[in-house]
Amino acid sequence: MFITIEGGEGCGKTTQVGRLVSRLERSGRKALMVREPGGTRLAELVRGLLKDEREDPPCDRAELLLFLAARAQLVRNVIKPALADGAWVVSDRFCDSTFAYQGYGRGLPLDILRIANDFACDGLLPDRTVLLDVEPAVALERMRERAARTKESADRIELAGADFHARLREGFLRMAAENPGRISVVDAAGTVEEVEERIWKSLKLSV
Ligand code: T5A
Repeated sequence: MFITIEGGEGCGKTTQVGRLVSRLERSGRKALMVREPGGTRLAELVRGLLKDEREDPPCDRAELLLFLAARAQLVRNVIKPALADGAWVVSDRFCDSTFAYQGYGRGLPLDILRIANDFACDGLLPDRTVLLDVEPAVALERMRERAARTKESADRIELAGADFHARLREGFLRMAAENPGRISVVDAAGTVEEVEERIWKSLKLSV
């Protein structure tokens, strides 16, 4: 099964992807964690460009194509082989981030995004998607706390204004309403353990 975890900045995706993979392994499943953009040498190089290129920042169309190039490489070289080998793959972001950020956020046409994404993924779609939803103020506080701890500064996309981030949330929630069989909305407020439990319940797995 291919599971993706989605949501806005700082909602706790990375933390929960790690916990979900550990839990799948404890239940006897072979599981692999990947992140987007990233997960192959080429895709990690593209990730650096997307997050940190300030001198010649990608325009909206170039940004879209870079995310899709990274995804094509990850799908072909990592995700599809792992699924064929019987593993459960859990991805920290995937195609819904493209629709939310480049579609609802940047305003690129959704119909073109669907065709381009389908081409990049060679038709692969997640079986299940967990959308972690949290009030922007809670996410911001988590990111501030992490920045103070790690001394890391915000990346290019995190710096896009509050309006952009509000459109993302709206876009994610709209996609969840349109795809109720695949996307479950999980409340990401509360402790890490509480959110982990909600995610596990939302997946309704047999063990
Ligand atoms: N993007 C990505 C696109 O525009 N289009 C696309 O197609 C794709 C795939 C990726 C960027 O690229 C964009 C989206 C992003 O801007 P990234 O660094 O991977 O960049 O950014 P994020 O995915 O947003 O990752 P973050 O690390 O910023 O946020 P997470 O993963 O949601 O949050 P996490 O788990 O790192 O937690 C943040 C902090 O909160 C704490 C954690 O310890 C951490 O310090 N935390 C909690 N604190 C209290 N209670 C909880 N329940 C907590 N859960 C976590």
